[in-house]
Amino acid sequence: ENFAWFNGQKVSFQEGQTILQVAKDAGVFIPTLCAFMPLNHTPGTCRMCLVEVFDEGEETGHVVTACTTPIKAGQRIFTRNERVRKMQQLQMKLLFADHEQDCKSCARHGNCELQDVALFIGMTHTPTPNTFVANRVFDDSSAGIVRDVNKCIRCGRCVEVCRQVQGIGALTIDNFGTMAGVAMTGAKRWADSAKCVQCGQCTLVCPTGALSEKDETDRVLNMIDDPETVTIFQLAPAVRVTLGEEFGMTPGENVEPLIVYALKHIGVDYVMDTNFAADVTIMEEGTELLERLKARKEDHEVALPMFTSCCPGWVNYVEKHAPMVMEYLSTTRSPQAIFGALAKALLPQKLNVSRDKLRVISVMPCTAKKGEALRPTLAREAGPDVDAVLTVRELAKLLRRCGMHLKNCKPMARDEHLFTDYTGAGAIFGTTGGVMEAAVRTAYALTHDGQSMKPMVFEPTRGLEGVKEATVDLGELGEIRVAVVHGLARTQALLDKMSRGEVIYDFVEVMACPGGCISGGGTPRKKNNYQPFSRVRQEAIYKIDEECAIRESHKNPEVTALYAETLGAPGSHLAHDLLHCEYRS
Ligand code: HC0
Ligand code: SF4
Repeated sequence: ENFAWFNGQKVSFQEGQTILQVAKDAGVFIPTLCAFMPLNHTPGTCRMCLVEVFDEGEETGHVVTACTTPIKAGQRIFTRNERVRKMQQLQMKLLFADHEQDCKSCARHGNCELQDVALFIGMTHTPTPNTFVANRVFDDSSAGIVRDVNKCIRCGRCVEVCRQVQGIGALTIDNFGTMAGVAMTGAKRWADSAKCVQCGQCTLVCPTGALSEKDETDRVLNMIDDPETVTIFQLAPAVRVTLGEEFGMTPGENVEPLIVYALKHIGVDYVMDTNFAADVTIMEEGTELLERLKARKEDHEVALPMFTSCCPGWVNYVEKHAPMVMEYLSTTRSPQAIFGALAKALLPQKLNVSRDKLRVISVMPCTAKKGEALRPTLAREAGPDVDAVLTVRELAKLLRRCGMHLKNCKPMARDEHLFTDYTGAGAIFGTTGGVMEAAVRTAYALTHDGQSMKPMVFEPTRGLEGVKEATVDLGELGEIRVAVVHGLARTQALLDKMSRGEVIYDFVEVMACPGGCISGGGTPRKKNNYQPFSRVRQEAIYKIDEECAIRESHKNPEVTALYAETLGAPGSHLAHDLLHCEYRS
């Protein structure tokens, strides 16, 4: 066994590990800003992980970056002696010299990794404030994400996640010296990027305020405070199992009843639920799938496999990177969009307010939903169906701005039969595999004389495996092959396999973010970590499903009433008008 010493403490290690890896395994703290272990990203640029190393038998030490230096047997390593601290502090002064220090107005105020590391290494003052902040780019041209290069420390984590996890490569570090910073590949402004799909995964790993969601809390506060308008919030499936983390609660805790209380308390008129609309989505998408399968059986030419289209990052990906998939997308709108359309069409009468006084505000774990709400194909002449989209992080901010802390809220039940009833099937949309499982439950019942699938839980598409496959028995329509994939690099690999004919499917669920919406680009950021809570958030979603008395979308009483009273049958003319759309641009 190999040994080395950290600050006098003996530690064993394996050949080939870096000093940083060994320290991490042994619980020895070394601050870093650029190194990002979940992606094996160690560019060695921030130089915060400096350590002094004495090789075996040597009297003089040398200072190295822990993230890039392989450890050797017998080394004595010091992580926080005076020489190391002085050098770290010098390095940090240089970082701060070209970092805009307007911390009070920064998107990461109170949650900044740069501030953390400055504390860890003992910075007490900054002698060269803002010396070289040279008017770098501030870019809020895109729908969902803001880039402030004045806050960029060039760690390259965002570049890496976009390249490695999403396989997109929309980001790069360009320019020189103090002008260097995060930039778009092949475009000057974010809005002009031919590559970015707005998934927001880059915002999850940025250690500073350089990349963030576009903040719409002010707009939404204006809507809430306007006595003339009626504000309606819809909560996406994943919001209730992620928001608690922003308030220091246990990851995975279902805070839905606290959100209802908090929102009503700050003056929101109605708290409704995207889960309800997810059940409607299943009615339409399930019917659409069965229709395509039937048509194929009758030898008509038909677009199969069908791909889900509720994830806007995925739809953007199809438009920008995989246009040949376009005609295979389900035409059913996403639950967010279905909610908006139904709300603007039906609530004026139900609530006795005119359409132009209604404001539909979505809370989504997603940055791409902001752009989805702006799609021209989802708006009517009378204006948008969804007026504003807040990420989970913005909802936390909105509540803080109103002096609300989730821990001080009392649980409040949601209203009934007001776009609020949902089944377990609608709830599981928030995780990878959920849309598929929900669709399978309903498709099975529709092809088995209304009999429920047994067991109700469809194990093959659960969990966090990168690609999940299964066969489903659809009675007269035969067995179909389904697949679930999440993360866009993996999705592209699967598309490649499909086009080579190595795998054949009938129905494919794609979520752009690894894990699905529970780990969306608008969820709480975890410092120096990447999606550590996907599993607990997913389990929380499954628990909601388990606790729902009704677990199949077609049995949702509010949904069946909606069809009976208003829409007619799934796929009807009115249903098409309100609940479907063409993505072809
Ligand atoms: Fe999702 Fe959705 S499940 S995309 O992940 O389908 O954002 O949570 O709101 O619309 O319902 C996100 C989450 C949604 C939609 C739903 C779908
Ligand atoms: Fe890449 Fe997604 Fe960030 Fe766009 S939003 S730059 S696609 S990680």
